Amino acid sequence: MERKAPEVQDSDALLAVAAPERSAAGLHSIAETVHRAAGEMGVGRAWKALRAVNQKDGYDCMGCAWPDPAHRKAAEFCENGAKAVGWEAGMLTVPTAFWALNDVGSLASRTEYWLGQQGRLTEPVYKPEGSDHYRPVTWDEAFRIIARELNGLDYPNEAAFYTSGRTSNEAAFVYQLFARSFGTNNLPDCSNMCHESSGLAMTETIGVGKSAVSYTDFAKSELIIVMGQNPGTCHPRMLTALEEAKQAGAAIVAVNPLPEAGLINFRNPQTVRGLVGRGTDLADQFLQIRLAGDMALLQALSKKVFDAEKAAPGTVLDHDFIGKHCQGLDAFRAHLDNLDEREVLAATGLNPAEIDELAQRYLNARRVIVTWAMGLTQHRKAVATIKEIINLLLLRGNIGKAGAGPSPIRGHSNVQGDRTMGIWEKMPPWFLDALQREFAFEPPRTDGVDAVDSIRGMRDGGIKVLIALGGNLVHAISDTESAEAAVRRTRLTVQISTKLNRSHAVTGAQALILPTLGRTEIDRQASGAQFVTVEDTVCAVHRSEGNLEPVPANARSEVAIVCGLARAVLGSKVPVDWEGLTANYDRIRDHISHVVPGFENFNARTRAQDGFVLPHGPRDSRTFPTASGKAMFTVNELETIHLPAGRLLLQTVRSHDQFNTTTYSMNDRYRGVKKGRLVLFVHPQDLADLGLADGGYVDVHSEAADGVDRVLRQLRLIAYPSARGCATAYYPEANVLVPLDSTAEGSNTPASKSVIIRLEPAAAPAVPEQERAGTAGPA
Ligand SMILES: Nc1nc2c(c(=O)[nH]1)N[C@H]1C(S)=C(S)[C@@H](COP(=O)(O)OP(=O)(O)OC[C@H]3O[C@@H](n4cnc5c(=O)[nH]c(N)nc54)[C@H](O)[C@@H]3O)O[C@H]1N2
Ligand SMILES: Nc1nc2c(c(=O)[nH]1)N[C@H]1C(S)=C(S)[C@@H](COP(=O)(O)OP(=O)(O)OC[C@H]3O[C@@H](n4cnc5c(=O)[nH]c(N)nc54)[C@H](O)[C@@H]3O)O[C@H]1N2
Ligand code: SF4
Ligand SMILES: [Mo]
Repeated sequence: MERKAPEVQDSDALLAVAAPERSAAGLHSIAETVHRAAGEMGVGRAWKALRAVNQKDGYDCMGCAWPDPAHRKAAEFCENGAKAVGWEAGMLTVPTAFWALNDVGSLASRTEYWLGQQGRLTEPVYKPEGSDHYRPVTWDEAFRIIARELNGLDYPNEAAFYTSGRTSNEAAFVYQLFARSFGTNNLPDCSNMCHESSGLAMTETIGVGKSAVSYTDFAKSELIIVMGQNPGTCHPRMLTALEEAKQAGAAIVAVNPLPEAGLINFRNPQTVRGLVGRGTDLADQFLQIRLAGDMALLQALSKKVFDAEKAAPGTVLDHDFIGKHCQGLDAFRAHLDNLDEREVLAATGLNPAEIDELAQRYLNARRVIVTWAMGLTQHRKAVATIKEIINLLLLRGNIGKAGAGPSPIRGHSNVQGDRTMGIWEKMPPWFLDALQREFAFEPPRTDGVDAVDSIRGMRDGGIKVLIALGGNLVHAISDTESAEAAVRRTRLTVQISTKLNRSHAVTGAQALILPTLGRTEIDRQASGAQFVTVEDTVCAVHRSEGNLEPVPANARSEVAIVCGLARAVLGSKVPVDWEGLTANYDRIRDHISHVVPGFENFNARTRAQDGFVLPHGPRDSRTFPTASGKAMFTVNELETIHLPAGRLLLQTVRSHDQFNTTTYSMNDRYRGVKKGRLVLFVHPQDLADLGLADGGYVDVHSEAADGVDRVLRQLRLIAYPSARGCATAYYPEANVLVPLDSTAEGSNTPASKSVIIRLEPAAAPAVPEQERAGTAGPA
């Protein structure tokens, strides 16, 4: 497809809107990559940094969790990976004078974009109770304050230890060891808001909550169904894998309410054809489904598989596989007998021919992969929906063979590894037993709080200290206003961070910011330069070693901070040599090898060039470590969201120029938006039905069971080719609209992709968006 110059339809107040793009990547993205990185780092440093990304002797891209191919190209990164590198490795730092000039209140009035632009954090700073300013403190003073507060609590469960998924395996392991030695399993993490629904659904049905495919399976598949995922923006190099699969004969089907660029067409910047040609039309079929309609679609597909089996008995289901490895087929089949086709059509917004076509593709393919991300996990029925993926795949034995399997595509680069290392509020007894054996202490045995429950705990006064290893909890979680009020009730908040964000501006009575090194940087400790390890979305573990001189001279590695903190807080309470662990990360890896299955001989194997792949029973040998020892078909009651008249269902998504709560720029090139994030994408016919027009402004009210009127003011309407009845806004600005209590059944993940909203016409904003804080407007 020819690249059209964007046609600007509206240039008032800087915000500009053009037609969305169909094709992702291409020349433009290379130019964007190099330009940005060089602008932030200087050409020499940018070259050095980008040359090492995702290389075997370099560092792992800190963007998403997409895996690396065995044979690396010279440039093994995408545009968004380069943005992440540039954002971290830029030379700008926050000067000491900043803290006297900017009080906490003024920081809270800034956008995430502004906060992120202030540069790297360089020194520990402390905001005492009653003061509105942070001031520099020494590392020792910072640790003393934290020790005083933690040791002054009545119960260890009055503290919560949050983790974001950029943390290395080594840092995650010592962090959970610290929290459990202190006496709590309160280890909420970003995964609670992300793939928790996937982990739960898969653990209950196949016994392992991780992707059952390997990188090489994509090229061996005959059909890849990409559901609720926007890889062009969020996992850009996945498009290369999809293109390769397609060239090898696979069909690709996209199921999404939005025609996302990249799923439709991909111009691979690594190939001549991608650079100058028209690219590859990736999706063979695009099902423009309604929000939250996937469970109905999946049930309809499984029903069609049973119908085909009925028509030609013995030829459609994989009877051999089901007989040997599965349980629950008859109950599942009986349940689908009652599936109401009208409900399927209403829930999905699809027509019968589209569903038939996909069913036929499924029946014709011998090897099928289903991938998914937040479009499935962040709904009320998310866990049940993902169980329906498993049902569909089990019917034809699409697991534990080449080119087939369920594959949740993880978000943060090491979110999966952090879980493997024990960052979870509900780690099973065998893990706690292993910790007990290795470190000779009694770990707490009651489950801790997850992300939503930690906010509830702060709100209700039960959690008084929040420590965060990365991330931006207060702006990532739902219900921004309640979350902020909750955090402000605590005695102390501690953020271990690379750069400023809203969680530094919304604090407890006291607050500390501890500056840390990033992935790109050389990590020197007593025994020399250290490397860390990470696990990608397909369970491959490999090393990561930064090659740049650290920007902030007084920052410490995450491992050094966590171990320093543990020593200050715990003293000799547990027999752990925290200093020794900091001096040489091999010692941490030795402990990991004794505690976590699959990490035997960790230090040696991680020094082998390619790292190693963790064992996975269902993938490797069709062994299903469930309670029954079988893969479980499940019966899930279909529940459709019925929208009251005049209402829309809202989803909150990422733009092309953000990484979660970090905003790289105010643009979203693929969706045609420039210089503005306070926008709402709605189908033109829905706009007309509501008496609204493209370019107008609305206040968005969400309608929740608790009757609270949550409002996001003055969003600019964009007529967009979305599924009918669905609206789309950007996360985290729209988090104000998501009620804290609106979560997925079972996983407690905020249902931030199914929010019932009402639109009311509003005046155009008087100030340009860059000056609007981007959170709730004045009521
Ligand atoms: N550039 C960039 N990369 C990232 C991130 C980032 O912020 N920026 N974040 C990282 C993280 S932590 C994560 S978890 C991943 C997120 O990766 P994605 O899940 O791809 O990200 P989202 O922007 O949430 O997009 C959700 C997609 O699902 C679709 N969708 C929403 N609801 C439904 C539904 O009900 N049914 C179907 N079929 N589709 C639906 C949306 O239209 C959208 O295309 O990306 C990771 N990579
Ligand atoms: N409405 C809505 N809400 C959502 C989502 C959604 O789709 N819609 N998505 C959810 C998802 S999938 C996720 S994963 C969460 C994300 O939640 P989080 O992981 O908490 O948020 P991030 O924005 O990724 O965190 C960014 C911050 O991490 C810090 N940081 C960056 N690099 C490093 C590092 O190397 N070390 C340390 N210590 N700190 C670092 C920086 O200070 C940066 O500001 O948000 C969730 N919230
Ligand atoms: S696909 Fe993900 S991990 Fe790979 S370079 Fe891009 S952002 Fe980084
Ligand atoms: Mo995520």
